[in-house]
Amino acid sequence: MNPSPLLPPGQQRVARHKWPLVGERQSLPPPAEWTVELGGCVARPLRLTLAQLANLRQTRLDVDIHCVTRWSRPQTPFEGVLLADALAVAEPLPSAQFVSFIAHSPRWHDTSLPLAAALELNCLLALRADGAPLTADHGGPVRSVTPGRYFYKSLKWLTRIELLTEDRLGYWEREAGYHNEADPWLEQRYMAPRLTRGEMRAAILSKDFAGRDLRSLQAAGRDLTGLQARAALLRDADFTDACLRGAVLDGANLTNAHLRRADLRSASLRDAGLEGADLAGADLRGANLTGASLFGATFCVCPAEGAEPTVPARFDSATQIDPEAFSQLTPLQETFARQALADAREHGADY
Ligand SMILES: Nc1nc2c(c(=O)[nH]1)N[C@H]1C(S)=C(S)[C@@H](COP(=O)(O)O)O[C@H]1N2
Ligand SMILES: [Mo]
Repeated sequence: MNPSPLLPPGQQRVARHKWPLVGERQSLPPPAEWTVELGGCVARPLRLTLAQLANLRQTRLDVDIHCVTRWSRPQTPFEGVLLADALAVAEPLPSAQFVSFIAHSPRWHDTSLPLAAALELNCLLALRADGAPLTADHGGPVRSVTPGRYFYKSLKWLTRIELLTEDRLGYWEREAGYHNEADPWLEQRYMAPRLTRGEMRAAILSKDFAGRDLRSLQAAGRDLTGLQARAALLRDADFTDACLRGAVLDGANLTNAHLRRADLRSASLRDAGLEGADLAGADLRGANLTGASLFGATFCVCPAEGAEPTVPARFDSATQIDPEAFSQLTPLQETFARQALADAREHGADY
């Protein structure tokens, strides 16, 4: 085994045999013959069948997958055709500055990159992963893979590549404020918050976030006892050291929320999206996380395998979490959380 490759800041590795599914789960019903179109600013627009793709030069790249929700899967082997090799056939025009990838999927999902960056990063049109044909859930029969960018720049079920003179923001970048550069080493996860300081202050004072879009809210250290935040959009919100005792956050989107050392005693987080959320040191006594999604979530700071975890989240016998949800965690987090919850159950409310 190789020594662990360095991970970008804020990322944790998943177990080797695990590869989480993120975003859309399936394509539209596949056409009789899957093709990848190359169009836009090219001299020779064309449409490649899978057989034609398989006949172009095949390249294998071991790619470090970094999902914006903080899980990484280093050294995943992908095989397929370099974007550069496919484009050589279509002959890009000098006016081509950006490349947009479009999926044969329910929302015609898309993402884009500056063309120069896509070529420099060795963007691959992958037909195979982990030594086998790409499975349908991970974007088979063909997906793009862009090493060195968060994985949302790698599009599943690729059906069209369009070269553009101007950028056209992709789905996550446009709809969810994901950063358009997406460099994991610079932690370019989200664009700056859209709320003004005044709007943030008014929202915090009202303690009523229900159904609202308050992504990237700055509420560190605030007293939000009894907050009403059902179905609120709180992605990347900062609740570090905040008091959220008894808060109702059912169905809220708390992806990558900062909840370190937050007081969540008796809070209700049923069916909340907690992918990538930092819950290290959070007080979860009496909290209800039934149905919550926990991919990439953090419950303690684990410096390394075998080292003692620090900043542990607190549970008690009244804390409710589906045991299956623990299998969504990275191995170190899973070990800690299972043990901490088991201890709390055994020792009762005083733990
Ligand atoms: N068509 C399509 N491609 C997509 C997405 C999506 O929702 N639809 N999500 C992106 C995101 S956010 C990630 S992290 C990866 C997840 O790929 P995986 O499910 O194979 O892990 O796909 C990316 N490509
Ligand atoms: Mo992602």
